[in-house]
Amino acid sequence: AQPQIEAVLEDIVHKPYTGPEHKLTPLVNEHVGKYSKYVFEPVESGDGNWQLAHEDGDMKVYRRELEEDGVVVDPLKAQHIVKGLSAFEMCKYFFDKDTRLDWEGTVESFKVLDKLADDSVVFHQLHKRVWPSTQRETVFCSHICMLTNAPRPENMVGHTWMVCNFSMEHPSVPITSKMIRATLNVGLVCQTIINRQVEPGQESSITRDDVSCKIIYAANVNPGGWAPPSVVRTIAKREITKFLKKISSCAQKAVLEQPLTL
Ligand code: 14H
Repeated sequence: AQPQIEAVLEDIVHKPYTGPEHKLTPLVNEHVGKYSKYVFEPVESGDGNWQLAHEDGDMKVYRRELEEDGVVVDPLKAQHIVKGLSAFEMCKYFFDKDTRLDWEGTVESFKVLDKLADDSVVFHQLHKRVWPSTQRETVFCSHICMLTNAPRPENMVGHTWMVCNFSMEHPSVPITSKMIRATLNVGLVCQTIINRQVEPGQESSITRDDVSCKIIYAANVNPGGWAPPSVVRTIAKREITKFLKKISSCAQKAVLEQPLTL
């Protein structure tokens, strides 16, 4: 089945959300192009050595054990289903910096370094000290877009949305010895599932009670310096689980009083 899956993933194309082109457009396209396919590579087929690391209701967290130069860089992938909101609403909530600190448990503070367009922003983040060692910082570009031709789960309505966050360097924040520069590449892909039959042309009758958001979240984290492997693995699993639970409940609350945007 592998060549078939590869052919399907090859077809995925991303469309900018709003933005005009900017100086990082080629870099964004390169990352989104790669990550939009990677996110959809199956974890359950048994190949690729993905292991189910955690399961809780609709949430499943998978990991592939990997070390580079003695540093744990396990790729992580998670799936979750959140009731009462659409793919677009979830991605927009994840992308929106103004509500980030309501749900983001790993960040102490952040700063916008570059607003490239409405759909592409560069951030510098200081992370909370998670183990008794040097504090971590990250510099990354965050981009929101629509994906076309992505594989569609059963009962999906509307479009596939994605937020791609990838580490980069930025001249205004040189690497210093005071902090460790961690690097992450993250893809959050969302699709809206409908739980009842809707006749063609009746889409405007769809309400919040009819929909759920299917999330696939993939993260490749390099802590940027040695830390005990068992500690990194425990923290990574704990943080990704906490993150998915927290952002889901915060996003549900945030959209509650608003009309559904498919
Ligand atoms: O995705 C998450 N947060 C966003 C918004 O803050 C930023 C993140 C990112 C940061 C920096 C560079 C690129 C991307 O996407 C939620 C993160 C959840 C935690 C994932 C697992 C953490 C593993 C901890 C290991 C220690 C590394 C410092």
